[in-house]
Order: sequence, then C-alpha cells, then structure tokens
Amino acid sequence: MTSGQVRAAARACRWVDDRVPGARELLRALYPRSRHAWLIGVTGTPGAGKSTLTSALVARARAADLRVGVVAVDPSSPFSGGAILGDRIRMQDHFGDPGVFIRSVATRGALGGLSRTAADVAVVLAAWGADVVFLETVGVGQDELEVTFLADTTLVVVAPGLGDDVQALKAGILECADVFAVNKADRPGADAAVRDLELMLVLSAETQGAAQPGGGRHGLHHHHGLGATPRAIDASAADTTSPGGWVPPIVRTVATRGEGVEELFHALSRHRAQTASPERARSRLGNRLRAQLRGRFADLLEGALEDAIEASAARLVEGVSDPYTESEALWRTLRDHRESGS
Ligand SMILES: Nc1nc2c(ncn2[C@@H]2O[C@H](COP(=O)(O)OP(=O)(O)OP(=O)(O)O)[C@@H](O)[C@H]2O)c(=O)[nH]1
Ligand SMILES: [Mg+2]
Repeated sequence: MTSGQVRAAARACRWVDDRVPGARELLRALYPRSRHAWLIGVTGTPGAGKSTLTSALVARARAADLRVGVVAVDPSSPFSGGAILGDRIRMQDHFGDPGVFIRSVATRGALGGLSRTAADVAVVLAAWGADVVFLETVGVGQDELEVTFLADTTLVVVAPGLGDDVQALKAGILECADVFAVNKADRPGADAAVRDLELMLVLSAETQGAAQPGGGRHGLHHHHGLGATPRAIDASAADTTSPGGWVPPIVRTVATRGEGVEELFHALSRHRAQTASPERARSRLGNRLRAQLRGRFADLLEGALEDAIEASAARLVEGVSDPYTESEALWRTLRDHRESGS
C-alpha cells in the first residue's frame, strides 16, 4: 500500500463524511471493489471494553495477514469527546501499521445519517483493501443500533460490574447479536454475567418462537440472530428459524491481556462461514438500502422541506388549517420534489 493510496482513501473518507457533491459517484465507483470485505459490528454497553477488544481482534486479524479497517462510530462527540480520544489511544498499537486503517465517524442530527456514513466509510476502507472492517459503536440509541444491522457479523460486548450489565443492554441488541463477549472476565461477576446472558437468550428465543414468523423488530426486518437457544443450554430445544441454525456463542475475554481473543476470533469466523447465505445477504443489503433512503429522506426534511414545514406550522398556529391538510400538502411537495429529479 503506497502512501498515496492511503492519502486518497483518507480524502475519500472526508468527502463521504462531508457529503460533498460527487461523493455518491465516488462511492458507486468504489463499491465493486468493496464487496469482498467482512463487516464486523462491535457494540455493547459503554465502557465494556469494545475498543480494547477490537484492538486485540485487529492484532489477531493482522497475524492472519488480513488487512483491517476500523470505523469508530461516536455520535456524541466528533473531535473533543473522551470516547473518541479513548479509541485513539487504544488503537495506538496499530498506528504506523500500513495494513490498518482507522477512521472515526460522528455524523449527528439526521435520522439514519450515522449508519449511512458508517456504511459508506466502510466501503471506502474495503476498497482501500481492508479484508475485515470493524464498526465499533456504543449500543445506546436506535441510530447506533442500526449500524450493527449493516454488519455481516455482530459482536456484542458486555462486562460485569457495570451496574445492571446484561440488563442494561438495550432491547434489540440481544436480537442482533451473533456472538457475545463477556469481557473483563478477570473481574468478579463474570460467571453471573454469562448466566444472565444465557437466561436472557433462552427467554428471548421463547418469546421469539411465540411471535409471528418473519416479524422484523423495530421495522428493521432483521431476522437472524437468536432463532435458537444459546450454547450450554439444551440444544435439542433449539428451533429452526435462524439461518444455518446459528446459536450465538458466549466467549469470556480479558481484552487487556488478550485472553479469549483467539476463541472469539474463531467464533466470529465460524459465524461468517456458517451464515454466508443469499438470504442473509439480502436481509443485510435491504437494511443497507433502508438506511440509505432514511438518510436521503432526512436530508429532504432538513433541507428542501424545512421552509414548507415552517410555513405549515405557522398556518396551524393561526388556526387557518389542520395537521391533516398540511401533512398531505407536505407529502405532495415531497413527491413533486422527487419527480423533479432531486
Ligand atoms: N480489568 C479489565 N479492564 C478492561 C478489560 N478490557 C478493557 N478494560 C478497561 O476498561 C476500560 C474501558 O475500555 P474501552 O475499550 O475503552 O471500552 P469501550 O467499550 O470501548 O468504551 P466506550 O467506547 O467509551 O463505550 C479501559 O480502562 C480498559 O483498559 C478487561 O478485560 N479487564
Ligand atoms: Mg470505545
């Protein structure tokens, strides 16, 4: 990899981040060269050790001679916040390694903006040559959660001693987990965290079995993950709704010492090998398109439609119209806008 290529990729990331005119054409040109990459979403509770673990996994992937991209997603703080600074520090091990490319994304505001930007930056890193791209995000908001729906494999990291740890996981994260890491296994409470997790997985599998088949959660049509009971629980009870019958394994890790990282890497690799199916790809790419469209819709709401919304709101205040008439008129404006080719 020449330094020129690295500079070009960095510039492309900036263009994508800033949504400069021409960014979409650039992405379209890069996309075919990005398709080989393995996208691994890393999410979980704040402070669980996601960055430390990601860094350890990067080292493991490098040992296998894979080229690696890391997209650190932090919606709250682009440049000043502690989290990104923390990520930078933890990723320092990999600075100067020409086989590792690290970018932070912090698009705020627009609904879907975060996942769209993360996905686009992942395309740039994959086109640069990354075989594996890690997307690290804090699993606290819907927008962050959505990032994991774009991944081929989603790793959820929990740690004991973070308040309610497993209970603190946002609903929805459990459903999107392909592999769990109970990190900080050197601390008391790791066994309890594993048990909590196993229990929640069983309960979740039971509720899901009772739910209507194919019903996407959060409207995200995400139907892989917990179709089966977790490891260590009677596997004969597993149902067959998860593609490839994948059962999310739970791996204990001590990220700071690299313990369990080998097993974790294998669990992730097994997931990729076992679940690579056209159905799974369709589900992921469908989510990708939804995120992209949500992003464009949000652009419209915040741009072209903004003045019209203000004018409508003013009419409502004056009492000369009603929300039904106004939203219908706004919808028509949106449609006309679309038909005019923007
Ligand atoms: N004892 C112990 N500490 C750990 C372990 N892994 C990470 N830590 C420490 O936990 C703290 C948080 O680690 P990070 O990797 O920044 O966690 P994170 O989940 O990325 O944090 P945010 O991105 O801020 O949500 C750091 O001080 C790490 O050194 C572990 O396995 N054992
Ligand atoms: Mg982090």
